[in-house]
Amino acid sequence: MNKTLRFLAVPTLALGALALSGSPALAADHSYQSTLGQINGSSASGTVTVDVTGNQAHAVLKVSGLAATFMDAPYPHVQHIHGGAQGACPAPSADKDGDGVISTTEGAPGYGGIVTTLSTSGDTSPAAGLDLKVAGQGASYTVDRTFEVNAETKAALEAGTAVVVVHGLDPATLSAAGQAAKSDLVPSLPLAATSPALCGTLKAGQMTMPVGGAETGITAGTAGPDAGALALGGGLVLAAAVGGAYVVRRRSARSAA
Ligand SMILES: [Cu+2]
Repeated sequence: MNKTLRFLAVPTLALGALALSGSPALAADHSYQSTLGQINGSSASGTVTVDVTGNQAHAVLKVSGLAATFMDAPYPHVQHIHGGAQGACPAPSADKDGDGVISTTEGAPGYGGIVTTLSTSGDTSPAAGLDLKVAGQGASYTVDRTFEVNAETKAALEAGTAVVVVHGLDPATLSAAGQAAKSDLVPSLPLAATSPALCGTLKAGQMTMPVGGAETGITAGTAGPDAGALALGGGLVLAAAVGGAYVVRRRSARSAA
């Protein structure tokens, strides 16, 4: 066993013992979190956590200070996990058409397309992405959902490219050109209705089991799933094909070393 493998073996065994000790409160395999940043002159704030256990995700999104009303009703804020791009929130330079508003489309090179809709009820797939009936309502609210996480979202979380975007601006805060423009997503709506107000990249949090690190030359992104699969393999069933394949790959890498 070379030095690198010894380093890896210790935490792996320790994690296996933890898994076998049978804590009744099953901890999430992976936990992600973000403090949301303001976009497009919004004065809102927010936090989001996403805990993934097997194929289940538990997302808690808390926001405040968003646009409160739209046509005398609570303002509907569509909100999503985006993914598959750079995992980045857009800089002001993303406003390519110069209307003073970074539209959802203009921000997409940074955060990608919708992979999960953080709806208030029902469908959490991208198909529900523009359904105002299940959008967040008003200036401040909490959305607490548990749902089956799809492959695109899981991949984005693990790759660090998952970005939470809360849409919907107060038109009064926009430039004249921005106020007059139509939404790039739903042309019957004003641009303000669908443009990003809050944005944050989901980062692996404290719940993620740390193995390796800079010293071993193994990045956190690849070490995390491996550790989880190995720990759970001791007693709990991790049915995910992804986890299984990962362990097999890692073992063949070891036997080759
Ligand atoms: Cu979105």
